[in-house]
Amino acid sequence: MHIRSCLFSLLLCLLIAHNAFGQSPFITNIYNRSTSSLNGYWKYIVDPYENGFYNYRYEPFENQTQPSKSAFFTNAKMQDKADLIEYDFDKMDSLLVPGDWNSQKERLYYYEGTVWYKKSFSYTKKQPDNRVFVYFGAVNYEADVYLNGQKLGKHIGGFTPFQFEITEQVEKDNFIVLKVDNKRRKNGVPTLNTDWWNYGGITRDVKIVETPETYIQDYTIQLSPDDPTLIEVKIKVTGTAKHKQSVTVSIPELALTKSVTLDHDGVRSFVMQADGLTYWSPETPQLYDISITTETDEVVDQIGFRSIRAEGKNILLNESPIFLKGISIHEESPHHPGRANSMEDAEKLLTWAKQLACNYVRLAHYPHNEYILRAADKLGIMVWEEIPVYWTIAWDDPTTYTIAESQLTELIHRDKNRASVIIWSMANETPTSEARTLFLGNLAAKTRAMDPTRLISAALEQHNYNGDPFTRTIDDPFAEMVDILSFNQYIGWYDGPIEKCRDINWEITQNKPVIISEFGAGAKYGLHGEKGERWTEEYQEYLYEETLQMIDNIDQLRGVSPWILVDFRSPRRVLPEIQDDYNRKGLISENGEKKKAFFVLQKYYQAKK
Ligand code: GCB
Repeated sequence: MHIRSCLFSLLLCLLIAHNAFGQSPFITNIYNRSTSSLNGYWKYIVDPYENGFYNYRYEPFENQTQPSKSAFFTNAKMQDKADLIEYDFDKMDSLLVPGDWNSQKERLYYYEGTVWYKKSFSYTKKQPDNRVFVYFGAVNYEADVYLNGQKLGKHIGGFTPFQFEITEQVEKDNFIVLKVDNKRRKNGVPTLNTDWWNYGGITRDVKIVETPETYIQDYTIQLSPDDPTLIEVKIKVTGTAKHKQSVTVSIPELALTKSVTLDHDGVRSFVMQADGLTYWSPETPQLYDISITTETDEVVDQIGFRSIRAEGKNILLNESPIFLKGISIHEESPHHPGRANSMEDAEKLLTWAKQLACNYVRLAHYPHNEYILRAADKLGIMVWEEIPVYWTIAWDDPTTYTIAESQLTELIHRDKNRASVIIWSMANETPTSEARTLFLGNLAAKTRAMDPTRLISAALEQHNYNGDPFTRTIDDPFAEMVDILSFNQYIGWYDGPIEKCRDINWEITQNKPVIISEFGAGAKYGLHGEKGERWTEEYQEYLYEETLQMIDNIDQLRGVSPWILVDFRSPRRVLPEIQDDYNRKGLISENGEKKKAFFVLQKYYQAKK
């Protein structure tokens, strides 16, 4: 290895360590473990100048020999000795967790910066030698976490889960403090510029997780991509008794049980012969109850088995060609303003998708909460998952790459056992350059190494072919690295009048299945007019009619996920009385009202084979 690449690898390792400082390894399937919730009201302090973190010389308190100087790392009794006596959590108002602060408090609507959170809780272990972890479903964007005055660590990235082991620190009475900072950063993922609201806060569930001292940390259970009668299993056990333990995997409905002995490191890969499987599909979303038992621990899960692959221009689900009838979704609640964060939210969004006759959704533009994947598994909806590598990422900055890769890794860890997930998407509408192709190529290689069983894609852009504005092609070196060629197009909205759709030819040279990952037009629910009049429901309806006809001319079209199911908040969308801070390309308004275009797409999907 060249010295330069050695140094680069070393730098990456250091950055990864920095990015995930203090975190304990990912624990698979938190929702089926023994947990108690820390959801509910948390005290908060808004701290735009970060005075709780830095002293008046702008030096972090935690780097100093007397960390008790910060109000936030100390317990309430020590607070009167601190510099920051005016920062008294107990006198402050509360925010609901999970929840973003922007939609809970009017004066925090536009706020981007630091908010401190505090919650007190009592805890008693179920068994004295058990291990205890604190788990966060997601905190946007940076989180510094402290328990009983001691720093546990830091996490960067607003949409993926993380946890810290607190076995040594947890007491009968505890207080947990978080510094949450959602300032946008040029080298962040996402970067400064997006078309969605930068909701800050502890946006997903917080849980205390208790495991035996030696516990099942991770497992992957899925259909072998090479043989549809084999289930491949990989298990990892952690703890002092991990060596040579016996582990049993059972699938009662198939009368299948297999016991093996773990190797010296507590890991083991093996296969189970599974005849008579009902394969998971939109028509039969069969999930099997599965239990994994070791001498010290047991975890249960509900897992579906299916295969997915691309062959030539086709996408094959369980070896049969399938058309992905999709819709894009942002993670906003259909029940209240702000981020979606419950099973109820997930089920409502996917019920709307089902009413549209969808068999597929694109979860844009970042990892959504785990509930929606569980709901998609149950409802038989295939899923595209994505990381927020969006628009103008700092391609040359190794820190940016590290942050992108850690979000991707956390996402794959969390959802690798969900049958519904068929596509990992690396990016959205990123301008081509050498640095960007290298960046995305590294992400794709990482994805294939972690999960060779699913398809890789990215929402790319289309271009004029040989300078002809009526002939479109995909001219992008990253197109060579994906399994599915996806691109966004807005002919009739950002690109000419709607009638232009009739004159477009497609010159797609890659022998791959194509998905149109976005198309759409803005319409205000209840605003009616001529079909050529922007913002009316009729304009959007007309654009859907013309676009669907246009894309049907792409011979290798195998899926589409129009933009978007529901109107969503975006600070870029300020037009009064029309947008009022909403991107209006939804087929449904933020109040749940269906626009005319909803029914055009529904009809298309109902007729589509
Ligand atoms: C796009 C982006 C999406 C935007 C959409 C729009 O191409 O991928 O994030 O919200 O266009 O409405 O402009």
